[in-house]
Amino acid sequence: MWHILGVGAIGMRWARKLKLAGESVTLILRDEQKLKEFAEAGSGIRYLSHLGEEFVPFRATSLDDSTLSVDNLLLCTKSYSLIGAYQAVSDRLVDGANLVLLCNGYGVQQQLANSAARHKVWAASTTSGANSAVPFHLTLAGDGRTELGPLSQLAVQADCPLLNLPRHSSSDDIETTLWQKVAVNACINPLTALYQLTNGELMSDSIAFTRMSRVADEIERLAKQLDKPLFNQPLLRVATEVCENTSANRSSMLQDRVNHRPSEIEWITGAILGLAGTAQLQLNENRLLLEEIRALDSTLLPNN
Ligand code: KPL
Repeated sequence: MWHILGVGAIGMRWARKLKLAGESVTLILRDEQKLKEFAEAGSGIRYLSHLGEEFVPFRATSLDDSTLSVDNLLLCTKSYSLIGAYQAVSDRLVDGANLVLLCNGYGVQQQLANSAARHKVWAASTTSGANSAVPFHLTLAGDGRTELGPLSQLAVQADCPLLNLPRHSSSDDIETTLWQKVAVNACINPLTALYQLTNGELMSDSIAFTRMSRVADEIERLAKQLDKPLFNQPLLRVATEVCENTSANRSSMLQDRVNHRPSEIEWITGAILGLAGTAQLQLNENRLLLEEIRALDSTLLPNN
């Protein structure tokens, strides 16, 4: 039985994947109010795709449920909510529980794993996209691949979960997978959010694309200095290919912007700049983008 905490676009997408694979799934919602909204939405999720609309019912509970006991948990929150979400659920986790972290960014997963030694902590990195502007409604974008690997000592010795799902595979170096993913995200997400471009439009906007090539060059320099492997072709080439393959998509950071949610800039560009600090490297284009997205975030109302 799987529990899912964080019922945004990614959480809803994995709820469906798990159910299709014959798993039993329970959504953990924030509180009684959210549970009420879920009941009003028919106690299920509406999925929209080119095949039409599909309604899938789910069991749900909330963090207020004191009887909750969890042995397999998928944490699908935004990177900045991950630690808080874990803390909110940690006393409901049985010892040795599987904890799969499916979020953007770099560093926060390792931080959580270091404080959750009694659990099997796994990180997942995915190229699957999804869009949700309305709670409990999901527009399915193209399905990608997902890699999973162990982050905590207990997980290293255990069997990797979720490999029964289609297009899921295990990674023997998930740390590198997460690093490579954040490098690509740092090239695409802040610029698409700042200039409000789809991934495809980023390729044809000359100002944004010039900035993207500088971002990529800086990250290449950092990777070289820290001896952290990127790809066997230039990062700009890889990021360009991702944009071409997902050309109609709005990046997750652009979706956050249009839905008035805080961005994940601190765990994407901020994480890159944190590493640059340890290597005493100046990454001016990345620094500028961090400041620009922070300025946008600061215009949000508190509580968003
Ligand atoms: O992972 C993504 C995101 O939007 O966060 C990319 C790769 C940019 C695809 O949209």
